[in-house]
Amino acid sequence: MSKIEEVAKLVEIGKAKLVGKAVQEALDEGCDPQEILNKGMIDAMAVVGEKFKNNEIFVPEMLVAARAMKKGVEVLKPHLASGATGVKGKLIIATVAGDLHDIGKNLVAMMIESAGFEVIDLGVDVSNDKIIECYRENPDTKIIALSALLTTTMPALRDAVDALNKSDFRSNIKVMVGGAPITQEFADEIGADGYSEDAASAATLANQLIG
Ligand code: B1M
Repeated sequence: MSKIEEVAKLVEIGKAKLVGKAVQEALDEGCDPQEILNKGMIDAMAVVGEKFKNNEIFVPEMLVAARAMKKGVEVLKPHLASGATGVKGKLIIATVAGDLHDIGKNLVAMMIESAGFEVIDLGVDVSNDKIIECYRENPDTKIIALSALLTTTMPALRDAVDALNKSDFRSNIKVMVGGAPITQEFADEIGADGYSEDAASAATLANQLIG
């Protein structure tokens, strides 16, 4: 079994304490950090999701897998993120109301931060009021980035974008959206300025939106 396969297996079965060590060993062996992330962790979470869908595992197993992935990302972070932070201005990021998924949002935040933005991360299950309040406290914010992982929270994403579109500061910001069930068509339909499929392209999009 290769080190990356070992990382994937450990994430899948939720061995948080062992994942960090395996990621470090994979790095020491010279594995590409992006490949460790994609093949060792993101693919493993897809397997976890598939097993959940097929009733082979349940919410607690998804939770421990998520915890394990977070441990792995902690070790990987310095190798993925590079560059000066904060020089391109502020970006507020949140997972929308009713949605507790944060791994994808955290990866997006990490890549955007390393692209030079100061990221204000509001966490998960964030109300529209909290997003707007955060903007009022940080009126120099350039982008608001919203994540949704459930088909059932797509309406919450629509509501959040709607609230921003109706705000008196809409012309001062760009709004970008993403998450597994979100598409470019949906982003256009709800009036967001941009959509991206993954964390790397989210950083590119953030740059384009302020460019
Ligand atoms: Co949940 N869950 N979950 N879950 N979970 C999914 C999403 C699901 C697809 C699993 C499945 O059935 N196959 C399914 C949704 C089905 C649907 O929507 N129709 C599901 C379900 C049903 C649920 C619950 C309802 C289960 C239940 O309670 N019965 C429940 C809902 C809770 C809630 O939110 N209210 C629930 C709970 C959980 C846990 C809490 C246990 C845990 C999350 C822990 C955490 O995040 N801290 C969890 C997990 C781990 C998953 C899976 C297995 C993995 C998600 C993940 O982290 N993926 C997931 C299955 C799957 O994804 N295949 C699943 C890895 C991550 C890197 O990918 O988040 O897609 P992702 O992010 C990507 C892109 O989407 C994109 O970039 C990221 C990196 O490349 N992206 C953006 C994300 N946000 C972006 C924002 C952008 C741009 C790009 O711009 C702003």
